[in-house]
Amino acid sequence: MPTNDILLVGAPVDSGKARRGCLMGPDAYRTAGLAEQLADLGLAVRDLGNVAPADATASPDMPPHVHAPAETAGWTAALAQAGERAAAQGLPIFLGGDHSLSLGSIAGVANHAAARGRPQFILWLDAHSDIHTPQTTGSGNLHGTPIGYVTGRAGFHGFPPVANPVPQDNICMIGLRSVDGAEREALADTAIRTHDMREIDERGIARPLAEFLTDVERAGGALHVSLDVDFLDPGFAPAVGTTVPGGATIREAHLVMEMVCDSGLLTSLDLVELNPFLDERGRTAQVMVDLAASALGRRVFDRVTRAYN
Ligand code: 4U7
Ligand code: MN
Ligand code: MN
Ligand code: MN
Repeated sequence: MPTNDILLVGAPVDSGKARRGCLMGPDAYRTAGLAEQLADLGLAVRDLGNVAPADATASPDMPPHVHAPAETAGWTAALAQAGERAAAQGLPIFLGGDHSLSLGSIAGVANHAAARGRPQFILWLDAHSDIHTPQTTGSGNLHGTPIGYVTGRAGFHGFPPVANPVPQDNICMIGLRSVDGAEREALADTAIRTHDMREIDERGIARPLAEFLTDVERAGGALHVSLDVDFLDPGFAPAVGTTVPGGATIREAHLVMEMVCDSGLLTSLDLVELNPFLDERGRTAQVMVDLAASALGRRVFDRVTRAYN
C-alpha cells in the first residue's frame, strides 16, 4: 500500500453544533503550512481540496431537537465515499470541520479496511466520548455522536447505513473529562477502553497507549486517530467551542503522536473541532499542524524553535 502518500481531505463541516466557525478549519490548516511541514519530512502530499456535502433530506423519525440532521447526513455520505477512496490511495488526513465529520471519515476508512480484510481500530483523543445517538443527545448536537454512529448504534434515521461498524473492543479513548450521564451508561455496556484525565494524571499517558498499540499490531489492524482540539488543554489550544479545563499538555499530546508514529500503524487521521474564529493569532492551528507532523515522523530535534504567538 502506498502509505507514503498523504492525502489532505478538506471537510469544512459546521452542522454538528449551533456555534459556527469550524468551516474555516481546512483553510486554517493550509495557512498554518500543514502540506509544507509534511513535505519537509520527505512525504508526498496531495491536497484533494474540500469535499462538498451530498443532498439529503431529514427523516421524520429524527427527534426534533437535533440540529441540522439533513446537512450532517449529506456530509456523512460524501465523506464516507471520499474517505474510502482516499484510503485506497494512501493515508488520508481529514481537515475539519467539527467532529460530526467523523461519522463519514471513519465509516469510509472502515469500508476500505474491511475490503482489505483488516480490522479497523480507533484511537479517540477527546475530552468527550461522543457516543450519543440522536435519541440520547441532550444538546441535539451531532458532533457528540460519531462514536455512536460508527459502532453501529441505532437511531441515525436518514443517515447512510454503516456497512462496517467498528467493534467496541477496537476503540481506545484517551483524555476524557466531560462525559454525560447517558454516555456513561452507554460506555458501561461496552468494551471500549476509556482513559480519563484522572488516570492519565496518576499513571501517565504512555502506558495505556502502548497497550492499545500492541493490540492493534497483533490484530494486523488499520489505525484511525481522531484528534479533537479539546483533547488539549485550552490554555494553549483555545480555538474550540467546547473548552474543558484540565486537558492534555503539549508534551503529552506530542508523546501520543510520536508513539503512534513509531508504531507504524497509522492509516488515517482526523483533525477536528478547530474553530479559527476563536483562535489567537493562529496558535491552535499551528499546534494541531505540529501534532500531525509528529504523527508522521517529525522528531523533537527536527523542530525549528518557534513561539506560538
Ligand atoms: B465534541 C456534549 F453535553 N456531550 O452532547 C453534547 F457536553 O466533538 C458535548 O467532543 C459534545 O466536541 C462535544 O453536546 C462534542 C455536552
Ligand atoms: Mn469530539
Ligand atoms: Mn470534544
Ligand atoms: Mn468540541
